[in-house]
Amino acid sequence: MSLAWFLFTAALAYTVSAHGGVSNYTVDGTWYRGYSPYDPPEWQDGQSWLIGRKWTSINPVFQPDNISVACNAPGNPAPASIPINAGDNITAVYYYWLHTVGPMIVWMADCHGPCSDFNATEGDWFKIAQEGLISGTVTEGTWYQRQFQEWDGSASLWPETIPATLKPGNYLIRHEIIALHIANKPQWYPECAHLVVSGNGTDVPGEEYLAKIPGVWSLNQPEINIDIYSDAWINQTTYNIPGPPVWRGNSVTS
Ligand SMILES: [Cu+2]
Repeated sequence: MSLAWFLFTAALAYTVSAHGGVSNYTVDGTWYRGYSPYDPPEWQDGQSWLIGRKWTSINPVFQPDNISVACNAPGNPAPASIPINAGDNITAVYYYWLHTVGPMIVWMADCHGPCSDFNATEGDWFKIAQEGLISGTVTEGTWYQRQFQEWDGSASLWPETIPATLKPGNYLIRHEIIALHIANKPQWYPECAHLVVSGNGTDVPGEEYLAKIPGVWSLNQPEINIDIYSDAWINQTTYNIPGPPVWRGNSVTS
């Protein structure tokens, strides 16, 4: 085996194993610490500052009907919550994110009480934002997943806005990256955090915006069980993200 080949395969192995997720969030300049699979559990479990649900592996979930697709695994509730006003931005902070193809979606679900008691798989989830193919083709073009990355090694930031007219309360927020670079082998990278939303809004999303997770994704969806290198997709310049439409508040059309 030549040295060049060794270096190539070593780099490939590194890329393939370089998964990740969101461990930290910022709101209006304040930093909130979620769970980090890079740190020992005893530093994090039950800590009063912890706002993220527990995830212990950076590996993806491969089965869309696996309960881990809701809030990763094991998904234990967080002791604390991020306070945020409806209409404000929340920024998810990713490290070491290297995949480039596939949609990214932010979901919320009303916990109807403390999120520390809430089962994520029972949530009525609604999308508050989604990012997909920005330009070019599905195979070679620029996806938001590529654009949001900082290739110099600094953190990659994904800011989105809480709908301004959302009814206040306790919510889960779920950041999801679906990586589609391997043919017919979609990968899910979901992480959840607890929010306490304040404001004067009264809006809640209607039925047509709601989905169960797991439930919303299926290997019967051509945009999910996709071979981006196939003749059917290689020249496509549009990619429609499956699932319900994004909800931005009842008085605003998405
Ligand atoms: Cu990966």
